[in-house]
Order: sequence, then structure tokens, then C-alpha cells
Amino acid sequence: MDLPVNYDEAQVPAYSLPDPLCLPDGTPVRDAASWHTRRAEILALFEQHVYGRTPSTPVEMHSELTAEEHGALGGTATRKEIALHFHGNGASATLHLLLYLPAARREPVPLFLGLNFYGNHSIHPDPGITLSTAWMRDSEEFGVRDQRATEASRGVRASRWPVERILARGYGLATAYYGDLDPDFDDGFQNGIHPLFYAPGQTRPAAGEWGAIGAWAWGLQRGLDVLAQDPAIDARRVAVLGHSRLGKAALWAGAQDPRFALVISNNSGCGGAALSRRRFGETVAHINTRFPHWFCANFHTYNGQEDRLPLDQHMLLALIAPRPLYVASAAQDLWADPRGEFLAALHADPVYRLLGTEGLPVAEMPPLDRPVMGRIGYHIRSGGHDITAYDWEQYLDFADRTLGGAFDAVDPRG
Ligand code: GTR
Repeated sequence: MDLPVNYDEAQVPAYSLPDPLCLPDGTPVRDAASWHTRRAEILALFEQHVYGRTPSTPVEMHSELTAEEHGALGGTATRKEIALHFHGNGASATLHLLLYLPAARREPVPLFLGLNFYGNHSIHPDPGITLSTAWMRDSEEFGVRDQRATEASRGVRASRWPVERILARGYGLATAYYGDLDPDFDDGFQNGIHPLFYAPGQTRPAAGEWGAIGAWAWGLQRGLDVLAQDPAIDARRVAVLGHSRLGKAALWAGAQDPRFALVISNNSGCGGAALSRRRFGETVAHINTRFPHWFCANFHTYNGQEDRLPLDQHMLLALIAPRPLYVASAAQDLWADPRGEFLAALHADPVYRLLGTEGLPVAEMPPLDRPVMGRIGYHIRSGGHDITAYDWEQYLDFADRTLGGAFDAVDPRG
């Protein structure tokens, strides 16, 4: 099915957004206490209609330090690998976390946590990184053959992960392969972590239960559980970030879990930071058709019917308030609707202001490559759909501003 795509601003339909600061009965939210009630409602709406609820079934989890090297990266870093084993319902899964910490630091460090697309070994040519043995989509370019990574896969995505730069700025970095949590294809939720949570007789998530994005977001939270136990890391200053589909997962993790002190969306687009009602570039129908396993089954009922949604993505961003939030777009990434990403940040701003923070410091989209940073940060970079050194420089600056001095001003846990 070839659905039409709109890239013409003049063709964006008229729409009206639900107000995050208005209760369903019309009562305005005027203070932090009533925001907390409203926040819980909005979170439940995203669970029910978009990402699906994460089952509360307890699963067993234990972590295992599988490798540790002091003096990695020419002596500048400590590299650790931690296997997170999950068991439940007779099934099991393992998330392999790769961690770099700056060698020079004595104090617990703030850290960026994000999932990667092609395995931990793809983020840096460091030969000490264990090669992933997980299922991976074949890629000539990235040396993935017969659905497995090869030695040729090492460092193929290094441009997206400026590890040395992150460490030099005093931050740690933790990452894991998203396919460890749920391989990214539609298999009816038989592989990955979903089966660990099935009730007796259940064979796939119910219509309001999680899809793949929910599983990836859950994995980010479990990553944080483990990182929080490491005395070398300041668990109160962990930023969660992601690019594209993994930006959607980072936002959903940050929205659900207030332990993430900073949330960064890089080109997350439809079902991430972009407003669905604009129907510019990728729409709800496009995404649910191409990736039927990403969202919950209920979300599919909004294909072509965005105005029926009891929410829009500005409310996802508002769930992160008053914690710092950064939304980044790329000028040529029209499929992700840069303007829709900006507008979602703008329409989350009233919640940030209600909670006593600066919010987004501008009302109009800034020019290319001119970041704006309040409690919400935003930039539109020249170039295409990617996460680049430029994007990272802004995230590092924003983290310095918001996880440094300003951090104590407002309790990020809200
Ligand atoms: C695209 C998808 C986007 C985005 C992107 C990515 O094909 O339509 O929503 O998630 O993939 O993850 O790179």
C-alpha cells in the first residue's frame, strides 16, 4: 500500500491540540499538585493508545560483570561490559551493556545512556568490545552477513558515538544493542522480552499492551537500574538519549521513569517528538503499516484519524517536565517533520513554566544551526537524518547547563 506523503506546509490540515493543562472535565491545571494528577492521566493515555502498557508481571533480573578494563582507549577510559539476564515464564533474554567511564575522574560521573542499532561493537573500533552475536538485519555496508555481525562490523557507527569527546567532557557513556530486547521485525512478539511477561495461555500482547518501543524503553530503565549501583556513576545525573526510532524509545523511557534526569530526542519524528496531527512526512498510518510491531495494537485504530487521539506528542514531552529535555531536528529530515518536533516542544512549554522552570526560550523556530537552550533545548541542524558530532556538542553543552549548576535549583523528579 502506497500512502501519500505531504511535504507541503500549506497542506498541513487545521487541527486543535488537546491541552495538557486542562483536565478532561475542563478544569484548568493551575498548580504543581493538580499537574501531578493530570500527569498520571496523560501517562495512562499514552499507555492505552500509543505505546501500550508495560506489564507489571515480575521478571527475574541479575547482572553479571563480564569484562572490565582500566586503561582502555589509550589509558583515557575504563571499559566495562555488563550482561543483564532476564528470566520469566520459562523464557530468558540478555541485554549486553557497554560502559565507558573517564579514567581521570575521582567523583561519580554524569552519564549518557542510549541504545544502538548495530551492536555495541559498532560504536567504536576499540577491539576490546565484545562482538554481538545477536540477530541483526543484513547490511553489506556494516559487515552484517547471515544476520550476524562480523569483525568488519567494528566501529561502523563510530560517527554517531564520539566516545573520546564525551569522556573528555567528563561524562560516561553506556549503550546496548536494541535487538537484545526485541529484534526489530514483526514476528508476532515471539522473540525478545515480550514472552517473559505473558500470562498463562497468552501468546501476544493485548491491544493496550506494549510493542517493540515499549520493550526498548523498558530495557533503558533496566540499564539505569544497574548503572545506579555503580559508585563511579552519579545516578542522579543520567541522561537518556536516542536517534530516530530509538529517540522514540528514549522519550517513552524518560516519560515513564523520572529517574532519567535529562531526556534527549534526536530526529525522533512520528510517534516521538513530532505532532501527529500535522500529518507532515511520516503519519500514524505510515508508521503502523511499515512497523506494525512498534506501538500497541490500539494505536493502529488512529491510522488516518489523528484528530481522534485524546493526546498528541507535545503531551509526551510534557510528561518529562520539569526535567531538562532536548529535542533536535535536521533540516533535510522532512520525513520526521522538523517543524512538528519544534511545535511539540513549544506546546510542552506551558507545563514547564507552570512548574517554575524556563521552558523553551523562543516562540518561533530558530534558524539552522542556532541552538536554543532553556529547560527545554532545541536545534535544527543542517543536513539529514543522523546523529552527528554537532548534535553531541549541543547535548554536552546542554547537560553541562542543566545537570550542573542548575540541577539543584529544581528537583528533577518533580
Ligand atoms: C524510518 C521510520 C522512522 C524512523 C526511522 C529510523 O523508516 O519511518 O519513524 O524511526 O526509520 O529509526 O531510522
